[in-house]
Amino acid sequence: MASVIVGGLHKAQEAVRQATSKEKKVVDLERDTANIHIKQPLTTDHGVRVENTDQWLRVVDDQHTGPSLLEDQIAREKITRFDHERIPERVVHARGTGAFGNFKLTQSIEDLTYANVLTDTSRNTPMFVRFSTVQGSRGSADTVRDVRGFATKFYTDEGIWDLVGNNIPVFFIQDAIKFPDFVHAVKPEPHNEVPQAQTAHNNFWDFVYMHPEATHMFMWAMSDRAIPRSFRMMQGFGVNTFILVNKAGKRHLVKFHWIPHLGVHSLVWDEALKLGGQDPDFHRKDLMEAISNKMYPTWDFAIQVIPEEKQDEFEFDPLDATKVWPEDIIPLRVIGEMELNRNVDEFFPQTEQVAFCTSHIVPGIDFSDDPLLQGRNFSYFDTQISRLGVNWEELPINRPVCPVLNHNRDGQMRHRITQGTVNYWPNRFDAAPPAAGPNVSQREGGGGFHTAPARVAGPKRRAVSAKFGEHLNQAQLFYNSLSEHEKLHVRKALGFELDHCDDPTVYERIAGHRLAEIDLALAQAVAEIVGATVPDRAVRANPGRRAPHLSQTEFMPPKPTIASRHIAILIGDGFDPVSLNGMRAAIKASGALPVIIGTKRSRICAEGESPSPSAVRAGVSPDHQLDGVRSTLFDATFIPGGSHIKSLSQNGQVKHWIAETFGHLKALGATAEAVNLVKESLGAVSGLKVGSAEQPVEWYGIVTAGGPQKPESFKETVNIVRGAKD
Ligand code: HDE
Repeated sequence: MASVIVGGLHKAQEAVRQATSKEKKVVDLERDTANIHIKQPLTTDHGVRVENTDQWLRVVDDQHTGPSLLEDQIAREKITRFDHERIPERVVHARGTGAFGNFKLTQSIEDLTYANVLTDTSRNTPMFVRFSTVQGSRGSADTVRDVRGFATKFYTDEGIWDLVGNNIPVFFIQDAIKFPDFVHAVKPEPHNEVPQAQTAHNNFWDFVYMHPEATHMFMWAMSDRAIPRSFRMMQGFGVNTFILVNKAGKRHLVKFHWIPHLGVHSLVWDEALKLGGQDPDFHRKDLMEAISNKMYPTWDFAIQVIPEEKQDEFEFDPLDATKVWPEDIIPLRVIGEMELNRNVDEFFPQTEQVAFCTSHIVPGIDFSDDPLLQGRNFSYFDTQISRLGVNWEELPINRPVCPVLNHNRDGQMRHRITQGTVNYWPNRFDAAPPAAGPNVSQREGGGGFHTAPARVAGPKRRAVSAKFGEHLNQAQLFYNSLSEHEKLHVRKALGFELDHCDDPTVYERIAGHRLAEIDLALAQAVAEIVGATVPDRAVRANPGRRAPHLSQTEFMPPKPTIASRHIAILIGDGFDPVSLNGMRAAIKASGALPVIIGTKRSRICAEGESPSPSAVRAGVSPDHQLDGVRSTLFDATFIPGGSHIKSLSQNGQVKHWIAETFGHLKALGATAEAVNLVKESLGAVSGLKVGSAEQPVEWYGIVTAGGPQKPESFKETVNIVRGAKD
């Protein structure tokens, strides 16, 4: 039966079916893709060639321009199409960016599931991933303090699997019915639509105080996790608990994780704030550039598993999305790898129209009773109808790479044409019959989604189980597990946020009470900063329990790397070309990107170089000039020696660049004369250790708990700095 379907109704799908598993989505999208860079003449949407697209048809002579004519169907089409270009932005996660990739399973988990995407290690499943911020609108900045969406779409041979996660493993609320209240409170306030893309306002902090269940999550949101350096350097978490079902029908609770091979890294807050204005597209450009430079970001895919019969054995309820499953109790099992390797061709039809749906699962995976997930399963399909219309799953980016056939029909913007005389089941032709279950292969007409029997009983009530009532243990566990500099950042973030709340009820309650339930020292420090009453005793004890892998400092790559980092090289006329070329080559050899910043973008002469056109030329044409970029855009800065230092040391912008780089805890390198420029610019910074004179390159900006240190190498410099943002 299945072969009839493929050979009959879905001819276009045949090419997709023939493609290698890795290429399936590429081949699928090709049939809807055209290239504008061809000399084919312009046409209207109905295909008629257009002779003039610049002047509206009007009554006109050489002296008088008369009225424009409504009759001009070409002008009307152009304007009307433009008027309707916008669709509603996502109600949350409006700002985002996406890329294509592939998922390779490295270890079959046949013991847990019969989902082929998780058992067949020969497959290379195509994916689309969209990263996003939550609060801000579509045009807001990338580097704001916020949770990041980490939505993944697997185009499997058995249909679409959407794992719609975040970069933080828990959530603000436990029950989906609270989501509208939560989103209203976090979004700009209703009377003035302020603030944009941040939680630093009365309503958000009022809401989280009124909901103690939000405490754990707001502690994560105040940590460095909420200001990632790059989408490529974030963990992803499925957050909700799903079910894996194996061939014997046994069910396991599962949580899904993505772990970046580049490690988890963050900006410092001052950097994030400045980048919001200096380059609002910082994260989306970072991802696109890495992919176009073939520095493909990769993540491990891992699971945590609890056998269903053991789900009551924990102090928390494993169905509660405000709790992590501590990894010392429930270890991670790495089973696969994702690589992002292709940028989108066009933003709107791909990144904007991509639509995720938590209820999109494939046979072998099922939903748990997680009350947040159950509500999400309703919400996502519904929201796509308002954004894209009922036929949203037919859009090229959303359609599966396997055949689709059913009796769903009509609705706005229906594309698919289904031949035949029936549109219902059962029918006299046995057309489009239900598939057999998982024990029959797909080829033989099986592979139908089967819900493994599970017992459900109990009184109907608006409630959750008793363990959902404990809200603070894991907020404490998280805070205790952070390193000292991460704790400092949490304190400062809370100080910033509450400083933006002008209602004393709000900041008094958070600083004086809620924080004192987590850690007295934290509450006291924050209360003092924000002008709240300083609590003199803890509201509850902090037994100091910690858990592994809650601090992001534990997610460093096994081998330190500066691969894909942007390293600025500052020069003016008279730089030392040997030093510049040597460092540029070393940076490239390490897989990083050297970016030359000149005092101007016109050619810059090397030391001793004659401006005469016939002379041997050692100068360079910089990528940018000092006014066009800022130190915040780079991971480190290098300044070669040479006579250019004379003018650079007179340049306030250069000195500010150096001081700012140091202030943001980034590596600073200098040779020869440039060493003094760096020393001079950092003169005000106390405790700075200056390297010994015999070292050819001096590095600064290494700050550890014990004081400044000298790194062994440039690579180590960048990694230490990234790891020890203090
Ligand atoms: Fe979402 N969420 N959400 N969410 N969410 C949406 O769907 C919703 C939740 C997440 O890149 C919306 O297509 C409810 C948790 C991401 O396109 C909407 C609840 C997690 C994205 C929606 C939650 C997420 C969304 C808006 C509480 C982490 C962006 C537009 C029960 C696991 C997907 C859309 C993309 C988007 C509803 C809670 C992640 C309205 C009702 C928990 C990454 O359907």
